[in-house]
Amino acid sequence: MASVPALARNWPLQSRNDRVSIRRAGTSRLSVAAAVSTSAPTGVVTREEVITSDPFNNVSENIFEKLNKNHHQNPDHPLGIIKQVIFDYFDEQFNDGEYTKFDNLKPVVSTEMNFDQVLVPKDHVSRSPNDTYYVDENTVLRCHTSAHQAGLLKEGHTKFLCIGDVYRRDTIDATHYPAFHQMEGVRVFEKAEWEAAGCTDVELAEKELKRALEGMVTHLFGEVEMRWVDAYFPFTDPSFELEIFFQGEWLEVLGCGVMQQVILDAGAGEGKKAWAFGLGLERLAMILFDIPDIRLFWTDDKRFLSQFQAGCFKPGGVGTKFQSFSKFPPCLKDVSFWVNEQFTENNLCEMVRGVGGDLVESVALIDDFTNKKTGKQSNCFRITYRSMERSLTNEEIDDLQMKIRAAMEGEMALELR
Ligand code: FA5
Ligand code: MG
Repeated sequence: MASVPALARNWPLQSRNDRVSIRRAGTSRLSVAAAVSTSAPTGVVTREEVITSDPFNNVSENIFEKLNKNHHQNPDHPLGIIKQVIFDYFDEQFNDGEYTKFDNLKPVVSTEMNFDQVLVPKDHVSRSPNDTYYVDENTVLRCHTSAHQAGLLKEGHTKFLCIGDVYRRDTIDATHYPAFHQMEGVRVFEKAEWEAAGCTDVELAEKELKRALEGMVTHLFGEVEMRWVDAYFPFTDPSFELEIFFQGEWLEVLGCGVMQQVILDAGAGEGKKAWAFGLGLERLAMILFDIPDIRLFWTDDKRFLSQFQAGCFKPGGVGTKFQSFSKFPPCLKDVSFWVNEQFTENNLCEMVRGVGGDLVESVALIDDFTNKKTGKQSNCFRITYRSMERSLTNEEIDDLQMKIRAAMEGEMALELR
């Protein structure tokens, strides 16, 4: 397997490291909160709990609607199916039940769990309200399942898999969605294990990590082209990302590495070593089932859901492939404006998603120039509308576009061109 050199990667959490886009980072203004019990089960998240009048609150109705879906708990949903296939792999590869599995940890977590416990620096861009959904200053919708690492270690778990819905304010396209699912894996080693293996603690953890994950990918896909890329995460060192060749491109499917010693010492006691990984379930499911658009995971359309049943996927990439039922044409609308100080692409995407919901397929920057004389910067974004379920009418799209333009001029105080 090829290994590619380290890119100048940071860990923005967001899509910035999966693709090139023009962004303006927000600033951090966070403080430390009291820890919430990590393995309190999900239960129902109420609207009052996450949409509040707190000045920090930036959870939208659109996001609230995603909160209790728990697709990963539905054995017939593509995400539930992939979850089970991965759980089965770990049970086959290691002793049955050796890895404890969690699929019902609450997605509303403290900033301490989401950031501090995994050593995310105070000024890190992922803490910005431009990138993360805040309930209040000390509470967020988790933006990764790594939020549970420290707590589960403290509860005494040394080999575990933890899956759940995660939330990020992000740009919009076919492989990025503001709500998606991750699976976290952690495995702790004792001194006797690296002594028996005749290598250092880091060598053992890295070797076992890559072995487990390469095995998992082969179990899922059969033979597939994959490569390791050096990466950066605040909570692991060394760190890697695994990419799979899909539809002519390298698609990043997971991040991983050797856990930072401070996290491990605090959680499991000193003298140990551990690996950790976090993978994106939608990305794997899209490749395995040929699902072309990430919005489909949220549809109620029977023509989608009825194509999948528990057990319909067999290891090695054999089994159900999604039969597309939607060839409805897209509708494109461009909007140009002068960029102002507070403008961010994430804010635009959030607003557009709020108005257009899942009819919005993508929001893409197609032109960016600065007027030499005035120094003013102009952006043009293309909004692609397409329904997975039906043909759209001109009137409804014009109506949505008008609302979006009005919100850009109003809420976002932008001067349209
Ligand atoms: C993380 O979230 C780290 N917590 C992963 C990790 C865990 C590293 C443990 C080391 C140790 P990242 O932001 O790259 O990393 O996201 C992990 C995966 O989530 C990505 O590889 C991708 O598969 C998926 N992902 C990220 N953003 C999105 C998105 N907007 N929509 C769908 N999937 C996404
Ligand atoms: Mg990444």
